[in-house]
Amino acid sequence: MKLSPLQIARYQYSPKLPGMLRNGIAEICVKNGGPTESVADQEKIQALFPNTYGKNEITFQKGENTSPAKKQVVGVILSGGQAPGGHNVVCGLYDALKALSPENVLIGFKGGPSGLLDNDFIVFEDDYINQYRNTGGFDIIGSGRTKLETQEQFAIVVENCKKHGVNALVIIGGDDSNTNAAVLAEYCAAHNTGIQVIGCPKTIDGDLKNEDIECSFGFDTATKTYAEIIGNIERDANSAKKYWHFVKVMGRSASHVALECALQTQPNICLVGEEVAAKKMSLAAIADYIADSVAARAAKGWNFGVAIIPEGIVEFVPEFSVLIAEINELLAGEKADSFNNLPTWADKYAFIENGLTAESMAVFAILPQSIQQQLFLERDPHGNVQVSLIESEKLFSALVKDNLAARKKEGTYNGKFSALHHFLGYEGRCAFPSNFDADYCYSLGYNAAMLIQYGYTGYLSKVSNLSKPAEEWVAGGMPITKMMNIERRHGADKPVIRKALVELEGAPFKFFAEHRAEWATETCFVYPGAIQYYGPAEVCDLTTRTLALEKA
Ligand code: FBP
Repeated sequence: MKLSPLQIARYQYSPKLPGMLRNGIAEICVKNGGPTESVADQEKIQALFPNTYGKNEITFQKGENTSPAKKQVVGVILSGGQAPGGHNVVCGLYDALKALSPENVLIGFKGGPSGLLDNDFIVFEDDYINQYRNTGGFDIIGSGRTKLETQEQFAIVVENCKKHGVNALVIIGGDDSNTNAAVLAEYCAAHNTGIQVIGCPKTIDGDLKNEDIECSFGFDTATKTYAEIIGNIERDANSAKKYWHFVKVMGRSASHVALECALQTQPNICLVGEEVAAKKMSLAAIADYIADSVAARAAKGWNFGVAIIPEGIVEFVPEFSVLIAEINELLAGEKADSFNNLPTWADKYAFIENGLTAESMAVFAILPQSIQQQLFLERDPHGNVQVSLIESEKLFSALVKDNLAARKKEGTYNGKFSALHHFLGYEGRCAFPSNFDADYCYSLGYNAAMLIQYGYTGYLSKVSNLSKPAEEWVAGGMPITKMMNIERRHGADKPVIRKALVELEGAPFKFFAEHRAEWATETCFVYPGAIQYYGPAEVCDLTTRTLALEKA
């Protein structure tokens, strides 16, 4: 493998651990916190998790290590979408296990949860691990989106673990993967398998958090990567002064990524799905809101600007989610074939017009034809519209263009509107982890080993106080059931981790809301530049604005 100079330099980087984990393994002891309860539906969750519910939160502190001496054989998987820092979780876990005893073994199951089912694995050793330290990506063992959720799957997982003598599994994943980790932990406890399960909070989307888990890893690096690009686009916009840039950023559902990018770059517009839902904004109302900014800036002679669009936005627009539900129904089962066999788009349009309610047809009719067709082309294996594939950046720029044309007719707008489109997603998911993510991830992995050593199961590795220097970070564990509630999934009540959406009463959104009117009409762009790995701590160890505002 040919290495870049930065990669070689990053191999030498020593990730910072929380102060309490720096004393050496022999001097880490447990401090018990209080018992926990789930975020909602306590009785139901307790009944579903009789062995793992309600356990104490714990933190580690300096003191005599009282954990029993025991050989550890630990399995690890990466699950779901890539997030910068995943390699460091594995490295931290490996280093702590080896520090506990050179006899300990770490096994990586390949390709995500399916590796556990297929017994596809690698046993980690120094030479292999060392190639991945402080690097981006998940290629150390790969990842996947297979869901581990049925009793049959759990039985196979246990059988495969037994083949290797695995006594603990670490699942590095988002809300779905950690929900499954909690269910697997309960299964293992109920069946006396002797296998512990520990989760680690991963997702660039930033929606796996609560008062204990201050952020999921990868969010810091991904948003800094996107913010760098958006800042560069802003600078170009401000130089050329002739384009409006519509930038869609990843985040399947919650708008944390978009909001964080806005806080870092101060664009003219940033949509926040959670606000759109709360205010029940229609597509026309959103277009009007953006067009107001375009028109106000045009009146000053500025026919340029930047708008950030969160990937998940359309699902938050009430009329659009109704439309999608109706389309799913319209094409359910064999009706999809009848539709697909229609020879022309005009025939298909008539079929749609006939099948949708008048309200949904009115929404459908204002969409650009490319988006109308996308709604019927891009379907998931269950036949549903794949909302994440909708080019919402193009949708909104087209609606704004129509809105401005109407304003022109009325004589209220006389500018020029030329739009360019960008989608920032995969560009950020495998970036070299920022120092924050390198340190945080290594600490999560190291800490997971300590949780295993002390016999915990059904816990999420927790490192908090993250807005402070790493020395002051607090390491410990939180029972995963604390984040759970009951939700309706595929027609049944299921215990799941509650997704953390953007809180409209939270400090990050409030800061944005207080400033956005000025950002919309003035040019207040901020250019964050590239992530810095070497240099002054105030540049290199900067946290996200979201974390800073939440913890201020
Ligand atoms: P996770 O929830 O698994 O962390 O993934 C999140 C994400 O990066 C979203 O932002 C995005 O919508 C999605 O993954 C894309 O998934 P895929 O890799 O399957 O295209």
